[in-house]
Amino acid sequence: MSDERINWDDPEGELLTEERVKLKRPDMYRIVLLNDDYTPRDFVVWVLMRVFYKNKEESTRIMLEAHTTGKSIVGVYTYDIAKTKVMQVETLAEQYEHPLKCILEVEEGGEEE
Ligand code: TYC
Repeated sequence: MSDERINWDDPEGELLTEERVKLKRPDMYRIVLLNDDYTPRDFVVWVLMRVFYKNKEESTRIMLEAHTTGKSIVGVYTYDIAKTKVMQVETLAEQYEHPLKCILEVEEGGEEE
């Protein structure tokens, strides 16, 4: 019996096995700022600058979008960073007794090509 496919250096046949692993991009998390009737506009802008390192123009734009439409996307982050930033916003809002809130929305990573 002779078979050219036999690999004598690999009697277990492990090297003949081709495994296709499906890779998935990590899920990312959108932080969405919610409007309310009580938090002062300047406080919202200050929080966006302090927690998200946005400049004043961008922070004002995001604040105004939330103010006029009800919500605005602040940014997209990995889970740990997004959770931490939401907590930082909550902590500042509590400290200053404002009802400011932001929430997380998942963006499915999906399969890599
Ligand atoms: N609507 C608030 C006001 O009129 C300002 C505000 C803007 C609050 C955006 C929250 O996410 C927000 N004082």
